[in-house]
Amino acid sequence: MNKSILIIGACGQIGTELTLKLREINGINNVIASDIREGSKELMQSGPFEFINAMDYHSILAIIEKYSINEVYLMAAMLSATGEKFPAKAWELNMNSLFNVLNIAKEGKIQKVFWPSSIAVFGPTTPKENTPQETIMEPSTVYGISKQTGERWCEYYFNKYGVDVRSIRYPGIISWKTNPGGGTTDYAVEIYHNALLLGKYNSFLNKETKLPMMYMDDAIEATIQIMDAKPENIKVRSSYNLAAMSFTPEEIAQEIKKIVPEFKISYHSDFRQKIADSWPKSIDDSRAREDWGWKHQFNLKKMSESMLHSLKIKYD
Ligand code: AKB
Repeated sequence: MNKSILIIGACGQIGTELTLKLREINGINNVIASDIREGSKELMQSGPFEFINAMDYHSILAIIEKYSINEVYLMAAMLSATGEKFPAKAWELNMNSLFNVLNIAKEGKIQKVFWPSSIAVFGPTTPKENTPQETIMEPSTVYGISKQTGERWCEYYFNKYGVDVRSIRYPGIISWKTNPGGGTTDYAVEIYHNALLLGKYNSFLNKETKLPMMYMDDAIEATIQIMDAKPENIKVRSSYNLAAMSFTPEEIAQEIKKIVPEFKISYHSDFRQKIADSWPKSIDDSRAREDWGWKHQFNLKKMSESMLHSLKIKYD
């Protein structure tokens, strides 16, 4: 069957690059971008776009029927830091959008769903190093609670209704094309921009806060790979642990200094420190590697070179 793909939340950090890559692979007219707002010029000019409110079942269904969609990537979400400011809104968006898409899949109107989970499903009682796939999960943010609940529902819809839903627990994602918004790991993107524009950065996480991170190229690769895997190879129907690297603000600053020698970092932690302290420092993603062949390409050095190179061209 020809793929006809809908991306909900296409204008966000991951949605933008995912849309561009899926269009490259599947053809422009087979990948419909949608969001509640307009995105970057590159995204808006790259192919068909529809306005969709992810909380509105009927507007999602209308677009699915209009384009005979068979795969949906649901990328709309409120992230950890913004979620703490607007807990009820975060819950409403993160849960309602998922139920809308799962129910459309249950009704047989689409064949496959991708839904992102996050390392935020883990909490202060989770083992911090090499966090296993199955372990204690007591998330302390509303975003984390919504993602953990969402994982349970994905598994339930697979077991009970046979919905082919696939999911990854993303670590912090670092990219240069589209900025993240409202996350705790966002410092690791801002730092590169500030290094080039100002030669300095004031980090909202303290110097030894180690978190799992991943370059966008790897995140897109993993997303497409899990969606292309044979159904029998997807043995985890809640969400897969996924990892590439872990580092602290001090370590990323040292790496940046190798390319921008005058760069200086200072520290002033805020409410996001508590969120970061509740998350794992490193992730065991051996199940993703065994089940569907996941392999990362970027470490801190390679990512820093790529980020600074791409941003220099963007700013020049
Ligand atoms: C956040 O910081 O909230 C996100 C995430 C780890 O899911 N980047």
